[in-house]
Amino acid sequence: MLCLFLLMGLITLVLLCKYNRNIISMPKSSQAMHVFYDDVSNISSEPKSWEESRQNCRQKGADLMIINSREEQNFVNQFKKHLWIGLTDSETEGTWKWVDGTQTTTSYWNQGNKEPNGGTWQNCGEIDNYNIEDSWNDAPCSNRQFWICEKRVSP
Ligand SMILES: [Ca+2]
Ligand SMILES: [Ca+2]
Ligand SMILES: [Ca+2]
Repeated sequence: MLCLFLLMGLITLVLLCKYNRNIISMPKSSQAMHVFYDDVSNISSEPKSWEESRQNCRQKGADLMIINSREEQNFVNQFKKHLWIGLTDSETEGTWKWVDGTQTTTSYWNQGNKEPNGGTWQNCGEIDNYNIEDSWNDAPCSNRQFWICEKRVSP
C-alpha cells in the first residue's frame, strides 16, 4: 500500500516536471489520477471549434474533459471562462454523450436557461454561466472558444 502510494507520488512528480507549463490542478478526491491541461491561460493558443479543441487534446494524449462529479464541475467553473468540454449530441439529437462514448448520468445543465435548448444547431457542450454551479450550455460546435483537456494517468 505504501509502495503504491510512493509510486503514484513519483508518477505525479515526473508528470509535473514534464508538463509543468500546462498542468493546472488535480481534484484530490478523484478516484483515479487526472491531469488537466490549461488552454485557458496559454497565451499561444487561440480559441478553437469543438472539433479542433478535441484534436488539440488528443495530440497531448488526452481528450476534452469529462465531468464526472460535482467536484470536477466546481473545478472547471473556477476558471470563469467559456470552455468546451467533452460533451456532444451530434450523433443522436438529444442524447448527450461524452467523448469516451458513455451517456451522461450526472449532468449540470443550466436549468434556469432551460439548457440544453439548441436543438439540432447546438450539438456541443460548454461551460457557459460559470457563476452558477450548474453551468452547462449546448452551443454550435463551430463556435470558437477555449477548452479544457483531461488526461487519465491511473495505472
Ligand atoms: Ca473527469
Ligand atoms: Ca443538439
Ligand atoms: Ca443552448
